[in-house]
Amino acid sequence: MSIQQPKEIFLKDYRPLDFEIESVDLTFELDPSETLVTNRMKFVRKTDQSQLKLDGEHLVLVSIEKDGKILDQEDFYLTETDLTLNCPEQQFELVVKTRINPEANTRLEGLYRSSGNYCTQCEAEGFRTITYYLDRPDCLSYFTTKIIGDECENKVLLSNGNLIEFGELEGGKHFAVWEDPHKKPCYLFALVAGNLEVVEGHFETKDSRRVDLRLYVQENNLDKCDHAMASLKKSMKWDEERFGLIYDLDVYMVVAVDDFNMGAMENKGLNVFNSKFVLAKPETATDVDFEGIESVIAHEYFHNWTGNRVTCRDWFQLTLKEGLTIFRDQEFTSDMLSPAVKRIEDVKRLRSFQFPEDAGPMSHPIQPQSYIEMNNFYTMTVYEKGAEVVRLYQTLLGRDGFRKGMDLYFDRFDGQAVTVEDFRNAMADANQRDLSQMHHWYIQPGTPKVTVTKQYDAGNKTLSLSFKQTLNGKQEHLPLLIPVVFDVLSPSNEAALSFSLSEVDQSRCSRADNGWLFELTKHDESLVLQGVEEEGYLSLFRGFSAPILLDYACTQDELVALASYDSDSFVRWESIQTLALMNLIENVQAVEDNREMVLSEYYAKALESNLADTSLDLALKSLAITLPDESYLQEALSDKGMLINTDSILAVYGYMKQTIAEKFESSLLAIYQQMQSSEAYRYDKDAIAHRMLKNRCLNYLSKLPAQQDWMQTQFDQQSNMTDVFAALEAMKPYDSVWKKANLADFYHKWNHDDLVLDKWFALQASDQSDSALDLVKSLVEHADFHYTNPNRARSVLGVFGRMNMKGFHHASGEGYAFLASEVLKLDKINPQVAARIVSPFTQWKRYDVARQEKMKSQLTKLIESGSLSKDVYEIVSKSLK
Ligand code: 0A1
Ligand code: ZN
Repeated sequence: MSIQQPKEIFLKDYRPLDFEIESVDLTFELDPSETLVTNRMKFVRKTDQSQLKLDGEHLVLVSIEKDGKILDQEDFYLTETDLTLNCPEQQFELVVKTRINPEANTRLEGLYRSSGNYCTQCEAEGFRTITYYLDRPDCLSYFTTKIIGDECENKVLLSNGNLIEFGELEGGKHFAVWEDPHKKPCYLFALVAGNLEVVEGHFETKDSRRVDLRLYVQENNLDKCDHAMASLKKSMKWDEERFGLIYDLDVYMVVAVDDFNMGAMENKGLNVFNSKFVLAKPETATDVDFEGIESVIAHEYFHNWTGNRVTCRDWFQLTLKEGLTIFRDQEFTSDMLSPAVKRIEDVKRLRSFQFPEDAGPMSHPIQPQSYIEMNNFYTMTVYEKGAEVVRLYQTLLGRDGFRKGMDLYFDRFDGQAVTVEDFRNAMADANQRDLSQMHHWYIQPGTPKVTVTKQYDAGNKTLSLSFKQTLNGKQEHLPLLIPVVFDVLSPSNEAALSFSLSEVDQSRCSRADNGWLFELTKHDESLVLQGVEEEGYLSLFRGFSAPILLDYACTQDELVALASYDSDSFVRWESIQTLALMNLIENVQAVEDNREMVLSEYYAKALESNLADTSLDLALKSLAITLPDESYLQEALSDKGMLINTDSILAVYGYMKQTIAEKFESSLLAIYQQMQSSEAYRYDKDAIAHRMLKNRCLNYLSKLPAQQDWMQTQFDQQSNMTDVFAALEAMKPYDSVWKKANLADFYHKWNHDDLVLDKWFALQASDQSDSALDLVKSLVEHADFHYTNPNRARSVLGVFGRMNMKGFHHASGEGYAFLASEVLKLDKINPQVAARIVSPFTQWKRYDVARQEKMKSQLTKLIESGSLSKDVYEIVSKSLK
């Protein structure tokens, strides 16, 4: 674990395999601390190279046999990370026996135990901790898995594919044999065993096959599976309708486990899920949790085609499966709920988390060119920016053109391990287009900025638009193909203005569903709109048509107009956000110059018109009256070259929320009351929108002494977790007896339910009262806090670093010291999770000088500890460069 100069792996060093593994026959003799794995592999040599190097870590080698002959020590060479042997034969069989200790595996990769059950996590490189293997995604093979276990302790024995045999054995044991008819890379291997209960359902495919659906959970969770099962059926149907993709096995299994490093894993036919993304009922889960389950169930299901049937050649291609599958799950959620709301929520996530990542020391292109620890590259960039890049194809080609590209991609590459270039070529060839410039999105890090200026010539009735793209503040980059969806709106009657284009411009600019589509391909380009009757307001990057930062000097009048009536809901929301952002920045400056803060009249006007608009979708109204996230403001300040003083930010948000609440008290109260409902909880678009708007109003009202009782009333009603949690959220800033009493009640009621208890921990880890720091320190001492459970560690330490500005950035530096020492403890237990928890430190250069020094000194201490895992080492060392 203590590697101080770990090896860096480069994309440019990729070489095809010298050996193929035709089949893999695994036998697991399960035992909590001494599981024996027998791995029989049939090899075929493909090149002149006769040296075979198998990956293997944390293994005890019991024996190796080649073509029936046990090998001696001198026949192979063993290190901590691999096993090498000479294999001049064209074809041969190896039988490798290893011993592993699932119980002691707190890293949670490979085979481990969670709540007494066995489960596996093999992506990215966990399979090598189960047995010696060519652990890389381009090594595709047929797997058969026999599991032998104690019958009382392992009622279920599961692996990928179809169950072909099972039976009793001596000594209270039984066995099951699973055969996967599809070739797969080992990262998709899975095994689950233990005493789990099953919830069954089924789905009829459009070619009339019956697929058995099985959710495996612990007995006490049987009542929380309905939503996941419904989500799975919806996903299967949607993928058939939208992409013509049908499931390819007779059974689809999902297992919920309590200890899991990530959200879920798409193992062929046997998904393993963090229980957070399976279990829900209205009393225990919020709307956000329900939505998370629907989208993660869909995501893993969609991987069956985008990831499993067509997989990645190497880990540098990760965005091939992840960007594409995130895009697919976004489209699914958009169809299930509200497209406008989903788009805005995704953009908010991208800006709050991916933009800062891309502006910090871990910035990397969606196709990274090197890594030290692959697990560190399951990032917002590879996933979310990757999805935005996939969306660009759809924007450029239209939905039908995109579908043609997908069809060709599957026709060409089903059953293969391929690259992002293969995907791009399929899109291009299916649409007879040259898309080679899209490559530039894959290989350059950073968020591009597009500067737009307009010039109206009233005499000639022309409106000239000029566009300039920069990357990381410069124009030295390979120019990106940026689709700019826009329209020009009349200031007088809100309608789109008509215009014509010269013949040349017609090839660069065409009609799209939601406006005009201009393809910006150069560093600098302009477009002349002809026959424009009046100057018009520009509605730019409609639907957020590219993942860029927009630099467009538009007047606040223009923004108020767009914020009040743009027919594109994204630009409407974006305009009000821009007004809010301008106001926030002004106030940050005011605090720093010792001036008074103000609520800008423009932002107030936009708020007023959105609050009063009775035709506006309720969820959009809620988003419209929500201030930009603190992280988005930080991003904007950094972009302006300003250092962040978190005390000023806290003061500004405090002031803004208070002032908005005071100014709009009566409308907020009226809406809050209108949104009350006595109906039972429903998970649907309308009901979610009602709760979202109601709770946004509650949050503002909680700032006003005269309205504070609503929090308690809503908490006491205990209608559903969404409302209960919103009431507790609203109480966060208060250091009061009643808040403590409510938290104690909540604990008392829910301490038997780990997922709800995670919420209780997270609430306090993001506490915004003056005692925030002490409170968090006490949480890690709590009897229910366990470093070994990633959800719990993230609820406290992850939330503290990312969401507790008051505590983490406490001027004393104590928040930094606390988190750094916790990272060191966690790193010994679970390096992957520790590497996520340390990430807030990567942003140190953004803060004021005093904070910078304190953060940096914690990073230095971490490095100097000399005992970091390569996961944490990579992040910390890159941050200090
Ligand atoms: N492929 C999964 C996510 C996943 C990735 C890595 C893991 O361990 C390092 C675990 C899960 C997905 O995208 O859903
Ligand atoms: Zn995925």
